[in-house]
Amino acid sequence: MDLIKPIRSLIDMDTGVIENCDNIIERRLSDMRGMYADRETLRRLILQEDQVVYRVYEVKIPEEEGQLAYSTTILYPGKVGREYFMTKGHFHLRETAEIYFCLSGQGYLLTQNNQGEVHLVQMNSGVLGYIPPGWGHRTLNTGPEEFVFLAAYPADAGHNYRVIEEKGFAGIMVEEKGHPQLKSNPGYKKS
Ligand code: M6P
Ligand code: ZN
Repeated sequence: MDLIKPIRSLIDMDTGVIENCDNIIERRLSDMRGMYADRETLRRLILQEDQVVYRVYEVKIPEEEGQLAYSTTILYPGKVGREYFMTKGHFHLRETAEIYFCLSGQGYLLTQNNQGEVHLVQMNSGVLGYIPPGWGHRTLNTGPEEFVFLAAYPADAGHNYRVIEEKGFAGIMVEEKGHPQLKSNPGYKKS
């Protein structure tokens, strides 16, 4: 294992920005193709303005057993049709857990296991969502402000995006009469 030195990370609780982070991942609407039920609206929005949906601030930790990786995610408010802005979502390559701790804003942690069972965790500042091994996870911003959370997970967990890209999530979150509602995804492909 790499012998690295202890690290001090200063995180702005409102904006989620990690001072001196090593990497910023930016995902735009064009990175979310195929992930929203309303494909036509997504196409139109991308042509109008390919907005940033979320940013991830990462501190570089060796991807080795025993190390703990952490990052913040800033998910912007917005919708594609009736569906809220969300992260791509992923399973881990190794069956490992993860925690999401909400720093500001409001949203949901949407999780799904290999049987297609869906579980929702409502998130606002101070809520910690625990994702057990084997559950795919995605977050959604259902509020008017930025939804900001800190994630921590085994550094060798690995990201598997393929399952969700190919099959989608069994559940989608849509706005109905001004409130978020979990609906079954008409485009979900059961295995
Ligand atoms: C959290 C962590 C990261 C993840 C990020 C964005 O910060 O789970 O590992 O990359 O959210 O989610 P996604 O990778 O699904 O786009
Ligand atoms: Zn993860």
